[in-house]
Amino acid sequence: MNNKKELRIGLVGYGFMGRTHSNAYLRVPNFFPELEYVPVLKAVCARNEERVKAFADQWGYESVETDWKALITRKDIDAIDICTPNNMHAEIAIAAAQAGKIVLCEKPLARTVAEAQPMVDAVEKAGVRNTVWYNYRRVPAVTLAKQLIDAGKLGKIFHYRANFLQDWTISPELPQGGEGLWRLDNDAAGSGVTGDLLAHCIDTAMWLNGGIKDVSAVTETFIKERVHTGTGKKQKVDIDDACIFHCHFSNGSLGVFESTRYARGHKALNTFEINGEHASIRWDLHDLNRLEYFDHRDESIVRGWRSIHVTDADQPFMDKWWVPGLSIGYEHTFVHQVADFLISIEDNTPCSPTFKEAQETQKVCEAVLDSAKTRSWKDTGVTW
Ligand code: SOE
Repeated sequence: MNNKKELRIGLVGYGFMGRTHSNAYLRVPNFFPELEYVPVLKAVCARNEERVKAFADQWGYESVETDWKALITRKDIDAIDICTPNNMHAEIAIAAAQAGKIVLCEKPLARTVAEAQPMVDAVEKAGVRNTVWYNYRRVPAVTLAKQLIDAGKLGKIFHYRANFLQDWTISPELPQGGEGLWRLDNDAAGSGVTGDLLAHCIDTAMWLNGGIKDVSAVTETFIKERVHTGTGKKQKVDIDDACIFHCHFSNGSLGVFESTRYARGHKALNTFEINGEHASIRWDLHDLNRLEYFDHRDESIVRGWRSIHVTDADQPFMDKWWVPGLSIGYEHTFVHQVADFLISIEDNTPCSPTFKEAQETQKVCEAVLDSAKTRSWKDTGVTW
């Protein structure tokens, strides 16, 4: 492959995330041709041999495995990419790090802070490169928000507001457990919307606005029992169906976050708004190419919210795609994450969020769940 270096990928799991990651590995060389490294789809691993073979054919993986332990011992694999349900992240990540593999892990890093700790220790002890797929940071409009905040355009920040609203679990007939639906099974997922959806909002929020110091939360489980796919019986539901929390950031600003899977009409309404002393910004995943910006310093007669279509070549990532004015989408965020990961290998720098950084998000999630349970404010333990 010319003078390129290969990053040989072993993917574990072939669900929705397995597809987003595979697509990203395939697209990166086309749109980031300057990179020294090229991902090679060496192997995909899952228990069902027939289905994993079909997935390998569809996406162009060279081989398949049905046991992840076999995958991590393979000498022809450089990086293990974990796309399994959350309860398997720790065991696979730790073993992969101990085998000297690079580890990429789907979010959230783990189910609890305690489960995440040995994962962080393992990658650090082995000195292996690692990252967690919090893809929304790499929406160009969100990256532009980061640049505006870091450049001081907003001034002192007072408020951070975020939502992640969905409506796909309203039916009581939906079982818990099984493909996709493991997200409703607390043993597999670790929590409900807090770990699945708010984790995205928290990752983005702390990246944009710094650490979250303490939280006060309420959660609700609207449907108390569902059939479990594993046992075939009706069982108690232990996940949070909805969660609302407010918080203090360490920069003195106040945050308010809401997530639910019971907001009829909303499929993935992931939004944030940030209000600073000079300017405000807001973003909405359903219109992901736009960043809205209000600057109080504008001449008063034309002052108002600007709707910035983030598609110009001098805006983040957009020189890689089409021509100004043409949109990109959800899948591109994963392509950007792979590109940044490959750059981090070239530059020998960490690729954010690392396991250690993702553990900070885990700390906030855990404090949120704890606060809701005990009906009290909780310190997150995040100290920056
Ligand atoms: C849940 O429905 C889900 O697929 C999450 O698991 C993803 O992380 C989120 O990006 C979209 O919603």
